[in-house]
Amino acid sequence: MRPGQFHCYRDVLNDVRETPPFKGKIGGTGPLDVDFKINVSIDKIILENLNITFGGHSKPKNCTALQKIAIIIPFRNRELHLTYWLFYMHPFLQKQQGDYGIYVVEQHGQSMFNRAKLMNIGYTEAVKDYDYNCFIFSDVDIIPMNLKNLYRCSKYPKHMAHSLDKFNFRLPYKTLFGGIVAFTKEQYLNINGFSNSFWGWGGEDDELYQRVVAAGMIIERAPQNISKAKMMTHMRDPGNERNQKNVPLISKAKFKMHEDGLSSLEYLLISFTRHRLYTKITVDIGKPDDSVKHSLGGSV
Ligand code: BGN
Repeated sequence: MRPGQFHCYRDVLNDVRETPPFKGKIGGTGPLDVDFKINVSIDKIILENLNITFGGHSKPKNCTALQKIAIIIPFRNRELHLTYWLFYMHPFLQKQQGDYGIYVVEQHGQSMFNRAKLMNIGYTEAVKDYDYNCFIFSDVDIIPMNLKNLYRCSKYPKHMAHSLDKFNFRLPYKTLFGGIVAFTKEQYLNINGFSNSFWGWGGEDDELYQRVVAAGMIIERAPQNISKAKMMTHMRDPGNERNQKNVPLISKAKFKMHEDGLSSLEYLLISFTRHRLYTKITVDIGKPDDSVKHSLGGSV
């Protein structure tokens, strides 16, 4: 920190106040309008966010942020959702004085989608890019409705999508840990990241929750009223059908977590491109059979 420069006032790692005084210089009092019918375009977003640097990075001008935040978004064929996400989130994150970068991790090809593996890849590539100490793993289709919903890491892994319009702003079940989660670097390393073994829809987030518990941590959630978020509705993506084979993997988390995760991550980097509003990482992650082969030590 340069002499005379101040820490951003509500940004102390492991001591985040969830109800900052938003009136005044930060601008905005909390609730935000989120509308998925308005016209958005990448060009318009660029013009409205001239402080963003290539790759989708921004940091506050008048203070030093202690948290350096990588936002990781798993992705395939969701251009319109990504455009809305960028439209709402760049101004949001700048108003929260975030020192952040956006990483869109795209699964190449048509094989079954693997959201969790893309998260691990996003983490692995982001740490090579900048000195990040906080990682927010977010779906591309969820937008917070209140500026007080801090995109920051906390003392414990934080669940940030527990008050969704889709579920009438209620938590459907207590251990839900999907949509958006925030981990410090230590917390994420401590659980060896997500499992790489969840192909198709469902369960990878439930398994992540089990990892957190097995590592002796609890999860945090900000108050429901400030965490309201809207989800863009969509049909089930082709290649991301519900996969019943995922169900039995959830309860094995505590036995498997140290061998299945960041430590066993394998992928082929196809491209790493800095766009104006985000960094896009395109990867070949293989298909379900490859990971079976892998977990059996290559014997089949
Ligand atoms: C659950 C899914 C989660 C998902 C939530 C909310 C499974 C595992 C089999 C019991 N879990 O049912 O992954 O985040 O719904 O949509 O499918």
